[in-house]
Amino acid sequence: METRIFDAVTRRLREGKRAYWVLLDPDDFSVDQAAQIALESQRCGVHALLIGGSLLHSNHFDEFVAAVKKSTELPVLLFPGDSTQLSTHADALLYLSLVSGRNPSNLIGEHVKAAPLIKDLGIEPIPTAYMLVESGAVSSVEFMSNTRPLPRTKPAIAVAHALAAQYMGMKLIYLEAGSGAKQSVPPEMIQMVKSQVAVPVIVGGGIRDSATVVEKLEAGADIIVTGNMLRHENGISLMKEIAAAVNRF
Ligand code: 1GP
Repeated sequence: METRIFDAVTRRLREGKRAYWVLLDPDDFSVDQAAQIALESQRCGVHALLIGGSLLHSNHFDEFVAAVKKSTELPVLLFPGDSTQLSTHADALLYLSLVSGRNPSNLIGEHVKAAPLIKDLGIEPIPTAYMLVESGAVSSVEFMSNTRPLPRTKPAIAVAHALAAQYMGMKLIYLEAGSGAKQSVPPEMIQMVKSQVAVPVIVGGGIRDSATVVEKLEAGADIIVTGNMLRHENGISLMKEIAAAVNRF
């Protein structure tokens, strides 16, 4: 199976560096806004863009992905909430299995529906263990997937899930507090997962400033994801600050 995009987006990590990925939810921005943010992201040192959401209300998904791809040289990765969020304009997709839950649709069902289309469209799938972590409120992922998040004070449970995912061949572990989370993934959990698994660890959900980013990086996060924060008035300057913090680390 082709791993060209996976190899490209993890090259920094193999050089001992960390990465910063920015999530664009098509419900949050117009196509023009997304293109502008993509351009700014590249200028300020972001390493890849994710596109997707747990539940889409807008109907401009394909156009949105195309506009983002056209306005930047950054890798564009789909971050699909379900098997309908596919586009030929993306470079790759995170083939997410919600391993923290026990809902067969999110473990294999949506994957089966999407697989023939992924092959047809020629998008590179990157097998990713998606682990939802309790964050102080019910997240969209928790509600939409009808699953329970991992308890935030039980890092050993997170480690067992991450190891199982690695043994099943998944290439990335995504520790997710949920978009707009009140509490981001605890450093103790990141540290314990990172110390036990050999694959890169992504951390996202509720990260809105560079101090929190440094806390996650010090705990061992390989890739930081922010999304929601871009909706704020000073979103672009926050993104610049976070990119600088990750690139300095
Ligand atoms: C959500 O991890 C991402 O899936 C990003 O979360 O929107 O809270 O930054 P935020």
